[in-house]
Amino acid sequence: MTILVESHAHYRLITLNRPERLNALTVEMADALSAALDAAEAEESCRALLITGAGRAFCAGQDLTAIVGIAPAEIGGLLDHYNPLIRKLRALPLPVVCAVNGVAAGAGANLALACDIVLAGEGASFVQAFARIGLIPDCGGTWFLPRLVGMARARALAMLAEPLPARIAAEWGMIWQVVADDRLMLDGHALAARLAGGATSGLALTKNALDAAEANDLDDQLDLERDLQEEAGASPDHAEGVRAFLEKRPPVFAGRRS
Ligand code: T3D
Repeated sequence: MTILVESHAHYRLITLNRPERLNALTVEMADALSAALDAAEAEESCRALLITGAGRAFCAGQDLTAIVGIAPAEIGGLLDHYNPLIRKLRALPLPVVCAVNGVAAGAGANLALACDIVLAGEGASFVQAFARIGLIPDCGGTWFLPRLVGMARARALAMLAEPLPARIAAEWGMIWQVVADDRLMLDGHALAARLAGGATSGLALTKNALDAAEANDLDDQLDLERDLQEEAGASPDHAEGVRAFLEKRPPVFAGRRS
């Protein structure tokens, strides 16, 4: 199976599983990953996701053996499978942690950047490999990169296609944290478990607000925050959070989605 799913208490671990090809993506694999995201969303008790890769790489992007001689129109057709995956990750009403365990190249790099919180092992790197094969960064690369690292760095990363070590990616604000390789999955699980114990609907609304901020002006964003805050304020988890604060105890969030 190209995608492995493991259930933990209130979160799921999803592993990209084609280690012999550095977890390079195929259309079937993208569809299987989409299906795994749908299944996680449909399961009310699943309150966070952790995504990683099997073996020494996170994901080497599109499987290049699958696109030899492919017609230009079919290249666009591939993105009909990948783009819904990126949209789904952003819109998923659950926090998604990505544990980048090795090289993340091409679509694999941008799949990682589409997740909410990206942790990487010290040995990991990010490569916008597209320029090496005459393509443009896709799977959201041209959208994520300038927003995360600024236009000057985005242009160089996209046009030079040089590997960016995880440590520099963290220094530049492209990812959340870099950790020792042997701590990566321990820390990834701890983070997923912590988020799974959070106020799930509040976290989902936070995702919505942050994504909308990319396009809104301050006026529109303030209005949106008011509307989303009304929704968050109506959640049982908000009431529990305030009660727990006043009672000087840790909150126990039920994590219901709405
Ligand atoms: O076309 C479209 O529009 C669709 C969307 C495209 C989006 C994209 O993702 S385009 C970018 C595609 N990805 C790449 O161009 C990256 C290609 N891979 C590499 O540059 C390097 O493999 C890495 C930098 C990722 C890792 O280098 P290294 O030295 O650690 O490993 P390696 O020896 O190159 O690779 C190990 C094996 O994996 C090797 O197979 P072998 O020789 O042992 O049988 C290699 O061919 C295979 N592999 C690595 N990446 C891919 C791959 N096989 C198929 N597709 C790959 N992308």
